[in-house]
Amino acid sequence: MEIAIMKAVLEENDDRAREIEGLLKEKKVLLLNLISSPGSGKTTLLEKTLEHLKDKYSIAVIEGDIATARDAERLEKYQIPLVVINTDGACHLNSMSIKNALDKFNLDNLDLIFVENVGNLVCPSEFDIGESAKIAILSTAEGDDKPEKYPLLFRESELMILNKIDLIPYTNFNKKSFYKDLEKINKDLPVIETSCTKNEGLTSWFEWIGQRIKDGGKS
Ligand SMILES: Nc1nc2c(ncn2[C@@H]2O[C@H](COP(=O)(O)OP(=O)(O)O)[C@@H](O)[C@H]2O)c(=O)[nH]1
Ligand SMILES: [Mg+2]
Repeated sequence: MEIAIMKAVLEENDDRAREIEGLLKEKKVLLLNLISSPGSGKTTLLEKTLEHLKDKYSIAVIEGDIATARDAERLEKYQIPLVVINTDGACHLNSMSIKNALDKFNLDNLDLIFVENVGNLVCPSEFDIGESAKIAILSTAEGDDKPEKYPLLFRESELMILNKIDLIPYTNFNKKSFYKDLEKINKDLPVIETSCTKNEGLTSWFEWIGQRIKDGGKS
């Protein structure tokens, strides 16, 4: 019985995700799904990105959180279209709630939508939200063993941000074993090393976004 219910939930999720995918293609809007554990730097990366790109592109953000609008409050100063989804305990966003959030935006005027998924290294990877790409973020303080322990996210993502590289001297993060493990899981996954607090590596991230918009965005 439980299996049947789960199957139905996933099927409905996938149907809605295909609708979103079609809509985004038609409107030439890029939707980037940011996935990581709590605290690895998703909101900080968004702050830096909005600071740098908000005048160049038309950007909106969907903030997914179990409770509160605290991350959205951090982004309010950029005066961009912003929707908060409180999942009320659920550990991931689903495509039904993303569709409702998209209805609040004018897609004809947008180039790019960021989704900050609920902080969790497991569940958000299992729910397709019709995104253009999943972006995995891992911070060095979480340990170099995480790709091997939570492989799905690193298999499904099109880009990985390795954040908090400024903390490497204070941790036992071993870059060599990190890259060795990652190669076993997804050898084609590009990695950008960043420090959001020290403004390192962010130019490569902005260029990656620019290239994706060039490839599939509004001309
Ligand atoms: N040292 C260091 N701290 C960072 C970096 N990026 C974010 N932080 C800090 O990590 C904490 C969690 O960041 P936040 O963006 O809220 O993470 P989120 O939960 O993934 O959205 C905050 O105190 C940030 O200031 C970084 O590159 N280096
Ligand atoms: Mg956050």
